[in-house]
Amino acid sequence: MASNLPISSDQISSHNALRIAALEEDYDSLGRRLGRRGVAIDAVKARVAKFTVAVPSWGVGVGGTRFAKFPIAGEPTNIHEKLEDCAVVQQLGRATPRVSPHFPWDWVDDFAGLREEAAALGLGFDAVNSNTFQDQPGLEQSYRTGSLSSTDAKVRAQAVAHNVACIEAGRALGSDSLTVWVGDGTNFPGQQDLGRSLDRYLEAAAEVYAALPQDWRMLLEHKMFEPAFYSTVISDWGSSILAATELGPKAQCLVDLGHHAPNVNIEQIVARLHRFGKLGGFHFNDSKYGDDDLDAGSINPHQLFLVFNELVEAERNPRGGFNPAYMIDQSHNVTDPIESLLSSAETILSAFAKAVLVDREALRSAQDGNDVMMAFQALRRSYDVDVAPIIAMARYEAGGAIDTLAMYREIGWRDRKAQHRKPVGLGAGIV
Ligand code: PSV
Ligand code: MN
Repeated sequence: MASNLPISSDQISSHNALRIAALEEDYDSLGRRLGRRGVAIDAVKARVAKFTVAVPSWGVGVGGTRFAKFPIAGEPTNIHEKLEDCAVVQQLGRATPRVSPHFPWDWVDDFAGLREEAAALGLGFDAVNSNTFQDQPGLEQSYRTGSLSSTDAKVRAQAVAHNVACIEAGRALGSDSLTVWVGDGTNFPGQQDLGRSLDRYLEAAAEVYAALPQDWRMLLEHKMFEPAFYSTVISDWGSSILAATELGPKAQCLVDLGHHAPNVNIEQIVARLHRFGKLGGFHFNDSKYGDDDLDAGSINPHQLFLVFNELVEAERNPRGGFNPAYMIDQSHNVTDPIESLLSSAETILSAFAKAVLVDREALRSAQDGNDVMMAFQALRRSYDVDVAPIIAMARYEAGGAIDTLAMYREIGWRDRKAQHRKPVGLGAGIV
């Protein structure tokens, strides 16, 4: 298949030629330091090289505040342009080879053709996301008062049919999972019966579940609140795991880092879900107050590290399966989204690499002996390592750019795109 990559390998090579000597020096020096701790840097680099995280199609668009959109010139206006931007992120960073589409935002007539288009850009597809949290032109029923949990059977049927259509589109795209987040909930005490709305959700979700192909997963994404502010049908990991258990083995839980109450111990949730075989996926972002969708690790990189510490533990002890779908889910309006995705991918890889560095035997024996300080130090000594040379070397060896942000600015991508991409209108906020 003809390649259609946006950046030439010559461009990347010339960028790297100016930086490789310094990187080698940093990598060798870090290698010596880690060697003294009994860690082989090349083994860590090999783990990093294998780690990938999907990019959401909507993540290459400029988000907004909750109230308004502030478009930038040259931002993508449709799935084809979004794929091009995702290809830039992948070519430079080499950690994001798959795109997670959202329907109907990314709906096309020819999904097989879209799959080929993506492949020519060096991309595949990850989990497909359904959208029953918004009305669309031409829809017969409104989701104003709910979707899968609606009191109206016709609305529930429409929501089920949309999810089934998403599965069909996903099959043509080569995906193998459907992520379902519903905004269903209430703003008033008494507005809905809390038990019966969950019953209706479960019944409708079971119809979606029944349409899953054999090797597919259904990922249930919980969120504490918003757009509903009194109650939400799948509000927390408890509701999520109960629903996933009721639905069956192909249903698992998806943890979006911004979807919890402040100060909740998310790493413990990760460990719990894994313990019961229900950890299905992640949406990486960061938050200060609520579902802020800020860049991954930008507010609390230590929490991200602790989450990865649990993920590395889970991988070592798979308890019958460990295959979470990782995706970046961030959206705001203050940076060029390509830059944010490059930066977040780097942050996520760093958190992963630091977790890989943890001396698991030392940690385990300190835990078992109740040596609190040494258990803490087993984590802290790894968190404190600057793993940037490992990430950059893995990227360089995979054909990416040593300094992704510098290279992105060198190629003037956004300005070039501004010459021919249509302006995005004002209008709705986030997404
Ligand atoms: C909901 O807030 C969410 O995190 C879900 O993943 C949605 O699909 C996405 O954001 C839409 O922006
Ligand atoms: Mn999400």
